Amino acid sequence: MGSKRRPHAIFQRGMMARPLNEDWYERYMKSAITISLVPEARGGPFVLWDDVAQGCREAQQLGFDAIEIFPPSAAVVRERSVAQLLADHNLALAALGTGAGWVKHKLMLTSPDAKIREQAIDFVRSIIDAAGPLNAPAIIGSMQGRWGDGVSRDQAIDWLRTALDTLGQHAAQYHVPLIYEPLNRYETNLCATVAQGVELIGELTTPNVVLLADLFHMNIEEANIADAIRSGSGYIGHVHFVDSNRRPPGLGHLNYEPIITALREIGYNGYLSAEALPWPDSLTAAKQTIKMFDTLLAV
Ligand code: LER
Ligand code: MN
Repeated sequence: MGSKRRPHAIFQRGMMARPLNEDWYERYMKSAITISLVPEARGGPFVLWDDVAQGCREAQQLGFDAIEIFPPSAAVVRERSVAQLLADHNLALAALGTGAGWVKHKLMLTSPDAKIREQAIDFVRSIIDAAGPLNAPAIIGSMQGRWGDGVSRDQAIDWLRTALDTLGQHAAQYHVPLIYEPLNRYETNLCATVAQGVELIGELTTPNVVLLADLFHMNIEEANIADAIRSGSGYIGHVHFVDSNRRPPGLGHLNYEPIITALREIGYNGYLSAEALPWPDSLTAAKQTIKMFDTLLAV
């Protein structure tokens, strides 16, 4: 994922004693910060907001490796010249979110209405097509929907599986995976834990779907976050780096040391991407995130 040519920001900041070598990108966890471009998502867990150019400047100044964008549409990713901004600021794109399909258009991959399911697949496909050329995956979180409203759990899981197979295969042409995110029980009733996620994506035809471990959701649903990460070995491909109360890491009650140890044990080398509330404000939240990232990964 992401460009392999840029030097790792954590080395540039001189925080780590490890030697810089050619395969650093494959070996180490990387930092990312979210930027939401969706006004309807205001109040949601995104650190930076509205202005992708300013977000890139701040991300670069603070030493992040990458940004993760929550865009309203694929067109906006092109209109705002994201590719150029990434190059100008020596940043990678960690991922694009697809949640605007739900927030803006009320699309769900498991809607009882076949037309809405089709539009949901089209929306996610368009985000994959915007992310792929930038070496980045798309994330399916809230677009998964929920069962009920006349739809049985088995039926909803079947539609979700079909969608993940179709879209995972579609992403493969860009040599990036598709990311699927279990959510806590208040946001979906389909898949809330890493174990359920492993079961779901283990049944797919395509091997090109990975799991997102969002520490906020895991704090609600898992008995032990570190053990859950170990049980997701070989499946976890992205992490939302956030505290128990959805504030930036270090501002809630999560104990990060066992979490980082577990991620190292499973050989996780993807992003720790800050999907957190802009608390107390965006810039302070961003600084807190990179400080925690450096502190946790320096030891
Ligand atoms: C929603 O709670 C979430 O965690 C997002 O990453 C999914 O759209
Ligand atoms: Mn998340």
